[in-house]
Amino acid sequence: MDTFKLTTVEENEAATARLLETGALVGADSWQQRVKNQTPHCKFGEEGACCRICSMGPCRITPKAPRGICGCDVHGISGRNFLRFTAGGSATHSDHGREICHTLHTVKPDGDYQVKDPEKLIRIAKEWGVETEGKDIYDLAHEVSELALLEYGKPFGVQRWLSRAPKKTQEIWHREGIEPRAIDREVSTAMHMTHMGCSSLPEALIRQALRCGLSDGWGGSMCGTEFSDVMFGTPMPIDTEANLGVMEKDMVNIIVHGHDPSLSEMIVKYAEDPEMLALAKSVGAKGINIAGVCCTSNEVAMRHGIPMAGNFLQQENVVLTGACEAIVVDVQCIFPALGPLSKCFHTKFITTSDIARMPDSDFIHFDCENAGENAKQIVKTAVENFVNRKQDLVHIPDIKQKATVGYSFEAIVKTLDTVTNSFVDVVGTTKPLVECVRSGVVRGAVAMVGCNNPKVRPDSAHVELMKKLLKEDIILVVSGCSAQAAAKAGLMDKRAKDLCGDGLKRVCELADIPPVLHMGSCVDISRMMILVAELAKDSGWDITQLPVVGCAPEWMSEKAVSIGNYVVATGIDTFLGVHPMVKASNVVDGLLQGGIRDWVGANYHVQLDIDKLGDEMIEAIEAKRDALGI
Ligand code: MSK
Repeated sequence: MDTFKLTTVEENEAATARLLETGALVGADSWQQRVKNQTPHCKFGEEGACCRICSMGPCRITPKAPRGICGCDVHGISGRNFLRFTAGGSATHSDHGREICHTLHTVKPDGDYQVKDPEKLIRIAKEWGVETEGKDIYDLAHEVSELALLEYGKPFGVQRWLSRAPKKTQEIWHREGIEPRAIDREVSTAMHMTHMGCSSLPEALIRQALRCGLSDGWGGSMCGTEFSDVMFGTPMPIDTEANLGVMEKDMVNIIVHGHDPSLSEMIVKYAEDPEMLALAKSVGAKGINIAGVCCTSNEVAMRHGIPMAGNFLQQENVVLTGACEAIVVDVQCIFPALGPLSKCFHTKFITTSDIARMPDSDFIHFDCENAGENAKQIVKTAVENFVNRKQDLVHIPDIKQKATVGYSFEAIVKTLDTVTNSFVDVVGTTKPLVECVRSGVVRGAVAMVGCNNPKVRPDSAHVELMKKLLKEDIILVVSGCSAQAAAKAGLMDKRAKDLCGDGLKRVCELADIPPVLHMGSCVDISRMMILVAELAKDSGWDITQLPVVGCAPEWMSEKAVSIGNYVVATGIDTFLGVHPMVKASNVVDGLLQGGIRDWVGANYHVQLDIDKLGDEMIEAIEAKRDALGI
């Protein structure tokens, strides 16, 4: 058996440095260079003191000019910026969810998309009060998809998924006036509130930011996650590999990147098509290798074991290997830089969605009605490009780790069942985990999520924090690019249990799990919401009492802010390693880092010193334990 050793951030940086040498040879630009060009950043923008909502400005707030032309002060400006940022993220996740609902509407027994998890569909239908008896599963899928789509614009009532939260949490949302109504309505309300001449009261703006976030996590994202599971299967533990070394020298490499699994599922399917495999052989390749970047990668890794080439700040690296025949993207987190970069190599940069059109790309429109045909065309384009590879530019870093991924909420419960199968009353619940927490074998949990951001040394905060927390017997559930940082480092290898304290190590051995559990993509943070809701119900504690915190140490996107808002609004303290661009206003900053605790029982904590951030999370978890008397 080979010896186990974590991959260090330094090793990743050395691999990147080598790839940048190739980039320099072909005249490629890089994000590292662009960061230099953009530094220092505009302080007004960075701290939220710039308003460009109307054309009287832009207005910048300084001690000499304390109000914008309309008279809005820095608190109103900063609050409006924060709400608009949230609306961007909420809209993005929710529109992803909507696309998935539309795809669900196309399922057919012999179609490109089918119902792979009928049990889950029936469970959701029952939850929504839909008659299931004697109904054809495909008719049921169409009926449920229509109901889900109506959630986006229904004129009355609150969102259906909210009923999954514990009663107490639902009451808090109701009391505070932050229960989300129709999914799209909360985004529209946010845009309306922030229009010139509407809200400038920080409390009102931050309240809507929480509501708009909830509309994502307990609305649009939940549609995305749940109906993806219905169509593509609910993830269960599966082995894979992570980091650039998963690319294959002798094969056609197709990288899938973005978020929407409707496309990547089809690419994976057609890469196994005998006709495509024969074509690959005919051009001199040994086969077709699919690997992923960002959340598309998480989706196909969790369901098919497709290897993960890397996370957000590694997207340019896959092209720099010189061995990427095509980078196929759908939506979100895609650098427009991939267009010009691909032109320096033989790589085809294939955009597929009307939502994400970019210069210097080959646009192959992908729609769920013609999914098979479109995917086949994309795979064929990539395979035929193999002959154009410039062998002298090829360098694939010899760097990868084994990972076990696929810990959906259902998979976690199933894993707990196998450990405790003799106790009938706990089967199908999170009670065994509650008992581990109550006894102190596991001290608590951290949900670590989010991106990379050049403001933080890539992956260093994710990985260092995870190592620190594991030692303290704190289990990690992770998603998005944080999950890939963990996998690349080796923290999803079951052998990483040796990095844990004695209690967590024992749990990992008994349950046969890695200490860092991969729960999926960004939209799958809704899985984490289901997990905390069930932990609260099974323990009898409120969510605010659970020794659980959220953390996004390297976040960068609007989606991350929307996520942070729904995590906090659900009652979970959330720790950030990058400031949410509201520093200019002590009122807005004060609300986010303290005041909202009176509303929802949790708040943000911002700490740029990563070691201190870890200490603060451990303290927060221990304080919750003390308060519970455990
Ligand atoms: S992909 S939103 S960089 S986690 Fe979901 Fe990664 Fe952040 Fe995009």
